[in-house]
Amino acid sequence: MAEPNVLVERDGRVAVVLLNRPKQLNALSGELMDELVTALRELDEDAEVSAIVLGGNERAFAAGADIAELAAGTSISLYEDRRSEAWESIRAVRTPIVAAVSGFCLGGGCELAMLCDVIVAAESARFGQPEINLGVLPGAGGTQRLTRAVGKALAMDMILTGRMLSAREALDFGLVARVVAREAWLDEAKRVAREIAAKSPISVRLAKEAIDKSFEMPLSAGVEFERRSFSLARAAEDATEGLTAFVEKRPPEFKGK
Ligand code: CO8
Repeated sequence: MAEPNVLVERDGRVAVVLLNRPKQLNALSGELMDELVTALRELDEDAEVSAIVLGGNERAFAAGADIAELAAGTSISLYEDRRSEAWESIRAVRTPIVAAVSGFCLGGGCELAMLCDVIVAAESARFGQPEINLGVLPGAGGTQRLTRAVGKALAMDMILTGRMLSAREALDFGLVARVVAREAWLDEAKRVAREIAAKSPISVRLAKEAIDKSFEMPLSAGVEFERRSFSLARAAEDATEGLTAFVEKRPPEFKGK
């Protein structure tokens, strides 16, 4: 049987999803994307999973879309394949996703990391959108999400020249949340995921949704959306438990209700 392109492990309330095409630096083939979407959807629907870690291996998170597939395809075949729907399905995952990035995080790989909610990067990680070197441009949100993350000046520089950022630069410019020692990329991402998984899954999902909305809405509408999300969270038993536990000076026990 062929090796799966995506490996899934469970660690309590955290699920760890690892891209598994090491020889191709985890290039995101159509098959890999299908397996990834299936895995993430299943985990998103699983009430026992409160956070997901998405990683690659030490050498590469992912070096982009599979260039051999892109070279062999046509714009019509890419359209007929409904390729872009996979990206939309990942964006729609409600469970928080922590990207564990080590090594190359390029092109579609960088776009995939930017679809995640928190990016933890090893010191050795390299981020870039080098599609311009192939005579194309980012096609899964790079021009939009990278610009929102690092600003126009640097996004233009990276996308028009193919410049790669070191993990430290990515941290300084707001693309990643944490940089850790080379060997700690996966452990730290798991630790962050466990920390998130210990909160109320209701308030976590509502908070994720509200932050994502900030990219889609004017400020006043976003603040209104947040206010309603707050009321929704307050209606849950978990909010009563969290607030009462603080008053009673004890740790809360969230149940996701
Ligand atoms: N696709 C397919 N195979 C790849 C890819 C890739 N993106 N990247 C690396 N590989 C393969 C290489 O061909 C090589 O295979 P082999 O051993 O059979 O020759 C193997 O992985 C190892 O790669 P290298 O020998 O090149 O390793 P180096 O350490 O010398 O270089 C680099 C590493 C710098 C990462 C180099 O491999 C590289 O430049 N890779 C391409 C990076 C790139 O251009 N990425 C952008 C791809 S296009 C894209 O992502 C568009 C997304 C749009 C999605 C739209 C969907 C609708």
